[in-house]
Amino acid sequence: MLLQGNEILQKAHKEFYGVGAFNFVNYEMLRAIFEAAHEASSPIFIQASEGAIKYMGIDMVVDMAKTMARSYPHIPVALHLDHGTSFDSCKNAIEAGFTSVMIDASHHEFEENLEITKRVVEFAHQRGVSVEAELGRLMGIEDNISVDEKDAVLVNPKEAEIFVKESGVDYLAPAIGTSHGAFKFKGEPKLDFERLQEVKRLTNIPLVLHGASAIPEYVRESFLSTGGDLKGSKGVPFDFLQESVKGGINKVNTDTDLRIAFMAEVRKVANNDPTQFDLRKFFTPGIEAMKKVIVERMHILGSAGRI
Ligand code: PH4
Ligand code: ZN
Repeated sequence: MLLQGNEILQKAHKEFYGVGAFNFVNYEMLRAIFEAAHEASSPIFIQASEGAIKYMGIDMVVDMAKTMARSYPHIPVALHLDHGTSFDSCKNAIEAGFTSVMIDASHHEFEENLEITKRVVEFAHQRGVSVEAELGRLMGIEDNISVDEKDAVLVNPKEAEIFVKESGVDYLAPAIGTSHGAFKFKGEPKLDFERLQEVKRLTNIPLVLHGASAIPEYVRESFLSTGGDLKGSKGVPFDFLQESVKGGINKVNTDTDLRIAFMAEVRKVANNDPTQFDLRKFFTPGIEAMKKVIVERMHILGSAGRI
């Protein structure tokens, strides 16, 4: 059975650990996530973006998630809409069976973000669904960024306090210097942990880290060794992830690491045997590679062994 997102994150919030929220666009990713959760005895968030929903079809996403959840009844799991861009997008996901939605209106002015989020919260809560919202913009921060520039893109803790009180949102994604994809930082990785702690202190709800892929060295190496190109790529180091969890992050969004790990294996099979065209020969090692990345992450975030 799919659980309400808040059931999983309230526990993580009280006990100060992070739960991996893994994106999926097909059966192989979903299977890797569940097998990893089983192996590490960890709760999970499985999440689909609007792009993933468009690719798979919303009923396929929900049915696949429910079928997997039924096969692993001991694993606490929530099905989450990642980066819902409108009220209608969240409403459709809720009506289809999602148990958690993100309304991402962070590109709007504060007041408008608040209004849209309030509407989603009201609709979702009446139906037992949890809601995530975002404040600030997802982008890396440079070493030489000025205080004013930083304040313009990162979350404002005082605003976060007001936003959470007035919207009734269940969890919040505060921008603290991460970004999506494989190229997160130009120089040394840098996140604003003080700002994060302040947001946690003032809101006292579960917090979410977007753009949290680490691109572990062995994953990068594996991709490069097959002739892949990841020049200039940089993820969030493991010790930063742990520092984030200490600072109050409870949901840790991860997609890029899985994509790279999977594609490295596909490339490997294609390079090693140009005559191969059995899909299972490509995807089986791909699933194993993603599983390894996920299990490792569960240990780093502290969600392993929580069930
Ligand atoms: N996400 C994943 C967003 C995926 O449109 P799309 O399916 O490509 O969207 O919300 C993350 O925060 C993942 O961060 P990562 O890139 O560091 O894995
Ligand atoms: Zn994201």
